[in-house]
Amino acid sequence: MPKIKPGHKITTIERHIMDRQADLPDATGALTSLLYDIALAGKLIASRTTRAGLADILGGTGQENIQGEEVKKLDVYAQKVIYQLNDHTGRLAAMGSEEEDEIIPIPDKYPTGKYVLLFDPLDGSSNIDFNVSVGTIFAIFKRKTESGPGTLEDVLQKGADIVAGGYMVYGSSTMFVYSTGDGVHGFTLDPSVGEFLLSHPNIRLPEKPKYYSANQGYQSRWTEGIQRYTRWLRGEEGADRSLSLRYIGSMIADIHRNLLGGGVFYYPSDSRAPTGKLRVLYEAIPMSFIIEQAGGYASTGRSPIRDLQPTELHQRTPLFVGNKDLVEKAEEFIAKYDKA
Ligand code: P6P
Repeated sequence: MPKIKPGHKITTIERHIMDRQADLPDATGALTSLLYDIALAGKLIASRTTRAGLADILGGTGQENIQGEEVKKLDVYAQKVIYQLNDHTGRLAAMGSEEEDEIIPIPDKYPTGKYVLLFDPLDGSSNIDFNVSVGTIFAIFKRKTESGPGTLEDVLQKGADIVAGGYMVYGSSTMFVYSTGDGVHGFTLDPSVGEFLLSHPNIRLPEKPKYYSANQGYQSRWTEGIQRYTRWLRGEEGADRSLSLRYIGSMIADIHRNLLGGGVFYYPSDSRAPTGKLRVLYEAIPMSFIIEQAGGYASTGRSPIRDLQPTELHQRTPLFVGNKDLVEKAEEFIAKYDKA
């Protein structure tokens, strides 16, 4: 339970979002309600992840998603919860999910709204059976088309145009971390009352980073630039300090740790995955938004993630995200040693 210091204001996520709603352009309350519903989804999903081992929810469904990854029962539950909280509210024109091949339309019987919601219902779900932290990632954009059913054009948007984004991480505690463009704010779930309470106001990346996070098992498949960059992070290649390697294999957990402790997470393209593994719309863009709102930077290795215009719903990208100087160093090594 987050320690409430004497004199420390108790702020629920609803209060926090409402207070910011006043600053949001043409705030009609729709975005506030949308964020609140995402937080509610987080509470429902968290209640299952903490019991995953008991509620016979472990293990797979025997199905595969478009990514060719085995769908865990918790994936299915998380997908359903987020969909059912948002399909009828009249706030969305469409949704896009890692678990669904195509964009998800709003049923005809419900009104459409001015936002679109992109989400990865349970990122890192392959780790569920090992009790490793997993999470939900979301990105919210304003629809581009005027009215009627949302289209692929409404969903394929650049990070620079994101309206709100963030993640819920289901770990030793459940946290909701979000931004609407005015900084990054973290809330910890107090399960005894079912409230997310403000525990990490205005998160900023520490100036002095501690960690680097990458799957070094793929080192032999990386380009020369990435191999040299990794050696630099370890204190070689003329570096004046070395960072500690921390890699969980669950992106939200890795990036959340680096957000609080400082560092860089990277999942580069390699000889087996020439476009990288992570998805642009519901992984790279929202996680990059959070890190940049906390003072960091996110790149494909050659250009800012926020400028990347996706052309497909499940498009992938190489991703370097964290302290600005560390990510810029990656761009330097790639520019110097890897042909474009
Ligand atoms: P690898 C989880 O499946 C995920 O999409 C991210 O959460 C994580 O960072 C990455 O894949 C791990 O991939 O190839 O290192 O196992």
